Amino acid sequence: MDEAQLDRIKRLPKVELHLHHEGAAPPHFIKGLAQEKSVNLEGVFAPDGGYAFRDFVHFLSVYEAATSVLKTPEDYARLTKAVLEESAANDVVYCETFLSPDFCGGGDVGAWREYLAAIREAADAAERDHGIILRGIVTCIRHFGPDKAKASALCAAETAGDWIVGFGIAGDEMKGKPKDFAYSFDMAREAGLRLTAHAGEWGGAQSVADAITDLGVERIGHGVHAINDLALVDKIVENEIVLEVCPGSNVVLDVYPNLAAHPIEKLRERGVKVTVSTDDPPFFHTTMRDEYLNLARTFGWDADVFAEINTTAANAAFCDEDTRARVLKRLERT
Ligand code: MCF
Ligand code: ZN
Repeated sequence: MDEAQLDRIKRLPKVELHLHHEGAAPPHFIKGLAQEKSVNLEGVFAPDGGYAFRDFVHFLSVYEAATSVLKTPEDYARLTKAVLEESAANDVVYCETFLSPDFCGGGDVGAWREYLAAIREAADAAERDHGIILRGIVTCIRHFGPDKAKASALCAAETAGDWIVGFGIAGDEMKGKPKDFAYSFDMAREAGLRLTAHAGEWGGAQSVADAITDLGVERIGHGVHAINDLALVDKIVENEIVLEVCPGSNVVLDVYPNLAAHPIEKLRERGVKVTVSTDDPPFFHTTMRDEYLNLARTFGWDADVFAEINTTAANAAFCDEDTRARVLKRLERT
C-alpha cells in the first residue's frame, strides 16, 4: 500500500464505540493532577512517560491507581476535555465512552448526577469546538461484584436518556459469571438502555455465548475468542451482534502475540460485524489513527474497508436516530 493511500486512511472520519474514560487520560494529565493534589502515584508511570504494567491484572490495578487522582466532577470535566481533544485530533467524529459510577461518586445516584452533569458540559463544549459527538455507557466493574453492579445499574437507570445511552460491564473477566450480573442488565434494559459486555477477551468462546444468552447484549466488547467456536461465530452473524474489537489493546495485553495473529480479519471474512476501537489508548501506546494504519499495513485493508467498518459502527451506536443520521452524514464526506 502506498503512502498516499495510508495517508487517506489515517485521516478518515472515524466512529469509536469502545473507550474507557479514565483509560483515555493522557499520562501527563494524570501526573499534573497528582501533583496538584499531592497524591503519590509511585509505580504508575514507566520511564518513557507512559503507564507501567506487567500483565492484565496489574493493568487493572494501575488503572485504578491512576483514577484515584480524579476526585471531583471538575476533575472529570477537565479529563473529558483532554480526552476529546485527543480523539478529535484522530478524526473521531462520534465516540461512546465507558463511565463508572464506582469512580464517579461511589455508586451514589446524587453524586453520580453531579459528575455526569460536569462531563456532559465538557462534552458539549468539545462538540462546539471540535465537532466531536460523545455519548456515555454506564459500566459496572466485574471484579467489584454484583452488588456494586446493582448500584451502577440504578445510577444508569436514573440517568438514562439522550446522553447516557447504554449499560455495560468491564473488568476482570475471570471473576464471576455473566448471569451474576443479569439483575443489573435487566434493570438497565427496562430503563431503555442498550447493552454491551466485555467478553471473550480473557474468557473463551463460552464467555461470549453466556454474555449473549444471560445478559441479552447486542454488542460485545472484544469478543475475539469467539473465533474458537465457528458455530458461535455463525450465531453472532445471524443475530447481527456487533464486536467492539480493540486490536492494539489485545496485542499489548498479550491476548495475541502480534497483529498478524489477531482474528479480526478472520471474523470479518466470516461476516461478523466488526468495529475498531482503542480501549485505553495511552495505556496501549495507540491512537485511532495508529489502529487504522496498523490494520491497513497488516491486512491490506483499503479505505473502502474502513468506510464499511465506520458505517457498521455508526449503525451499531446506541445514540438516537437524529444523532446517527448526523454521524452518517459526517462519514459521507470523505
Ligand atoms: O478492555 C480493557 C481490558 N479488559 C477489561 N476491562 C477494562 C479494559 N480497560 C478498562 N477496563 C475496566 C477496568 O476494570 O474498565 C474499568 C476499569 O477499572 C473502567 S470503566 C469506566
Ligand atoms: Zn475495554
